[in-house]
Amino acid sequence: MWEKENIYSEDGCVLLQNPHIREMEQDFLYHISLCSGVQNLEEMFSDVKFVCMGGTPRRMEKFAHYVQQELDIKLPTGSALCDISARSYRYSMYKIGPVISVSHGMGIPSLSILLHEIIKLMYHARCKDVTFLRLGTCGGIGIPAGSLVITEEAVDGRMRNYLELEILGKPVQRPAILDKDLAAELKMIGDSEMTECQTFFGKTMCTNDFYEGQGRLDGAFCDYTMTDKVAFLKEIHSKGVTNMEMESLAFAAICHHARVKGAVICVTLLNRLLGDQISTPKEIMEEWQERPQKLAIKFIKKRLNM
Ligand code: R2B
Ligand code: URA
Repeated sequence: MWEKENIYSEDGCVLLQNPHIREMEQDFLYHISLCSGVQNLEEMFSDVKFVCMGGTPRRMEKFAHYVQQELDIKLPTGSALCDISARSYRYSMYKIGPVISVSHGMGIPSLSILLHEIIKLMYHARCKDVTFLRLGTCGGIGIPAGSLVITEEAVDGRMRNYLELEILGKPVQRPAILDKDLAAELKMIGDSEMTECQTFFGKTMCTNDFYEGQGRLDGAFCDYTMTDKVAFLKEIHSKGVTNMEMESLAFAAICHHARVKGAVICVTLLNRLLGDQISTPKEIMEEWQERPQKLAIKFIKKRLNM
């Protein structure tokens, strides 16, 4: 019931479905510290083809350097990669050739603000054929820690595949549909080229909380038993849920609504059927967190015929 026809614009430009923006002389992209009409966003960003986002500023800074190295992008002598959005003190954003690397913080509200402004940025900059990727961490359900998961479908904590928003005091539902071909392409690259771990394809449960929202026993509160928790995780696992995190539902719903192609690649930090605490040593965790980035680079290089 959710499928839309002609969901992508014919010339590949990012469409803006807000008529008010067209009438504004300036558009302050407040949380990323940019402004149309003041800065020449087309000159600065029109060559962007990939927008890669992840939770933390540090991880996305590392990714920016990784992209620079892998795409062999040489910066003019004396210049260095810098955080374009530093003055916002909210998100960190880097641009390296055709790639934007940007942090989105934790949870749907933070990701949603960032995506509104990034989509407007792509529109002001007249970017064409842009692919959005979320490179994140998650809890795996019944799969080994350190695995990659490509999201087939995002669902909320009640297994509903749409994002429900309150707009002008009324509930609005936006389908959380991800691009099937893009997900299949990423899964294929994972299977054939990510030799250090397995790549899974499954439903991702997106929750509004890390503790009770994900059925953990180790939060400040817990009014259920270990048996209740395990029964819930096993039930969602039997319905195809491979992992849990906190942004995929909004990422999928916003990309679909904006008619941009998006995919979610996460690494599992633990197997939730075995526990709740994230206690893996830092060095191992660092290595695991590079896995979604590594897969993304392989995909980007393939798309750029490198
Ligand atoms: C994964 O990790 C964060 C919680 O620790 C959250 O942003 C998510 O989706
Ligand atoms: N992120 C989550 O949201 N949940 C986990 O269990 C691990 C990372």
